[in-house]
Amino acid sequence: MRTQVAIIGSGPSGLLLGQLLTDAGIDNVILERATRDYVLGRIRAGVLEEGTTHMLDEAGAGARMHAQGLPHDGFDLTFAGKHHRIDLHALTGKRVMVYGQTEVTRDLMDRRAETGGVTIYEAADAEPHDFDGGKPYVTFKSNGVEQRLDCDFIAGCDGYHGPSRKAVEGKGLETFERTYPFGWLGIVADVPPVSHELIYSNHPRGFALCSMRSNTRSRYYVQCALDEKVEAWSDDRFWDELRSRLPAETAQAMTTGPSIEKSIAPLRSFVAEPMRFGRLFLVGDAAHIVPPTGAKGLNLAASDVRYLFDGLREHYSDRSDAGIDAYSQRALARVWKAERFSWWMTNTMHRFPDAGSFGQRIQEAELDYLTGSQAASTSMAENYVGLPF
Ligand code: FAS
Ligand code: PHB
Repeated sequence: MRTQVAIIGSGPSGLLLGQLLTDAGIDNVILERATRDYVLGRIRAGVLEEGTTHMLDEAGAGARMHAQGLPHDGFDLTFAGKHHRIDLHALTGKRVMVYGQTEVTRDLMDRRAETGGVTIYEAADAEPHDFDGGKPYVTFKSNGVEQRLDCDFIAGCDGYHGPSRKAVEGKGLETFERTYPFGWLGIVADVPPVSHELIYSNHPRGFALCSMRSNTRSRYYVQCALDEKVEAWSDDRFWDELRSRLPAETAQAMTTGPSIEKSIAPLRSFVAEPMRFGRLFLVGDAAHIVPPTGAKGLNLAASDVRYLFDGLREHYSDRSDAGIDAYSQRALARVWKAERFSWWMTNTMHRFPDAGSFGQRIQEAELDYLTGSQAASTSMAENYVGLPF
């Protein structure tokens, strides 16, 4: 088999890149180790920056998002028993779109099928080869049979645990990492959200987040210890803990009900540099991870795709490699600013084991200053809505 761009991974990165390439007449094949249903079964991000929504429109996959997504002009910060609204639109002129990653993935998969894009599901043991030479290719197994996909370029869109970053270990790859001494226990429940906007809560018992997927489906999180087991968390225990971390009037207003999904995710800050190795490019979670506090993960995948797609289109149409040569530096400049914001927001909103009462007061003082300062609120808002691509 041969294609122009081999894409490993059918998550948001791979699908968005694949669609933009297809629409530009650049042949591409996606190799995905899982089944379509397994990929769609993952519950992940919930907040899209305008840059991301614009790219979904460009890829012809934005219609359902505009019909069913929830545009949000702001969000609430609660601390010391008080509510403070960060008015994103007033502070930045921008808003965010609340629309689950599962739906983004579904829309992109449907668009790919409509436009004849090729995705090979259950492609096992995908491995990039000869990307520092001129004839890159990817090997994989399909139905147990060894296959080879020759290409001009390989896009490693295979997430944090995928083979692309592993293939460049020891080839000049440098990694930067910060792990956090806690995780997020999240649930999805078919109950109306407690508020029409998101609520980020700093509380001495720990962080909590009230989010949603629609006006009838809520997404809630509480910070939990790393050694927590989901089995130890009945729905009742989750609802009690969540409400204990919110102002009284919010807790009383909350509609509870049976969870339809419950899981614990670890938090990590991670960056791999550079993001390009010859004809192999690392994209999205394959290159970087942020703690979900700032809702940046999926949105960083979109900006990586922007830079890489523009470079590949320039290579094929203008016979110029300036764009792909600049990919890593351009992507990392935005990645590191999002890493900083996500790290800052995580440090400000979560309870750290060694923080003590002084640490709690310092966080409350930071939030009190932030919510009382136009300059500080604007800084938070412009990072949250997304810095320019
Ligand atoms: P993905 O991990 O989504 O996709 C990678 C794809 O590659 C997967 O389909 C995988 O099956 C495939 N793959 C892996 N190995 C392969 C191989 N060997 N061969 C072929 N295919 C292979 N972000 C937010 O903004 N907000 C959140 O609340 C949030 N919550 C998250 C919760 C969890 C548990 C996780 C893990 C991430 C969360 N994220 C969140 C971040 C998440 O949304 C990512 O940023 C986003 O999925 C990035 O998309 P991709 O780069 O496409 O990587
Ligand atoms: C979500 O809805 O899953 C979500 C929203 C905002 C975040 C993290 C997760 O910061």
